[in-house]
Amino acid sequence: MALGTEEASQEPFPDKDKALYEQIKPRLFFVGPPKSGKTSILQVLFYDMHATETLYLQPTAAVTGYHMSVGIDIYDYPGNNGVDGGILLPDPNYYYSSRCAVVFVIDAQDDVLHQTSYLMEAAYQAYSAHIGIKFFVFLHKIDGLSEELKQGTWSFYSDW
Ligand SMILES: Nc1nc2c(ncn2[C@@H]2O[C@H](COP(=O)(O)OP(=O)(O)O)[C@@H](O)[C@H]2O)c(=O)[nH]1
Ligand SMILES: [Mg+2]
Repeated sequence: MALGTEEASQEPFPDKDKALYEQIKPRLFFVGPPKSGKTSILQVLFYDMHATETLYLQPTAAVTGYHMSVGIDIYDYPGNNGVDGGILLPDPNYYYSSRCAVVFVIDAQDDVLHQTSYLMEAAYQAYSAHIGIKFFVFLHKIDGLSEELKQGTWSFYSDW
């Protein structure tokens, strides 16, 4: 699947420098189960979307790029457009770059076994492709949990 950002064409680089920059520019890939809140995070950060408006977001159909003025590109991945409806991950060629990282967003309010099945699949594929990959887990939607459940959920994923 092709990656791109709306602003990419506005970068002030001559063509040859731009090709080099494309190879080395920092990229963050937001992946995770459907409805874990990936698009919400990015819409709130980049487009000042109010938290309540995120309730009406449609499922992400294609990889969507967001461009930070400091030169970092962030890509929002659909939750289940991968092989056999599984999780869609970035092109493994990106895993070798020290400037790229995968951010796996977990829905803390969902069943842990359901979320963990996605996490296991994604981590297995990513680390199989490159053991040195930068793979971060972001525990999201923790707001609706009681203090006790917050602690328990945090411990579960930390130990995992
Ligand atoms: N409680 C809670 N719900 C959230 C939060 N962020 C997103 N959501 C909700 O999670 C649902 C799925 O969000 P979406 O961004 O489409 O998830 P995506 O499929 O991972 O992109 C929406 O109903 C959002 O309103 C959060 O921080 N807390
Ligand atoms: Mg989405």
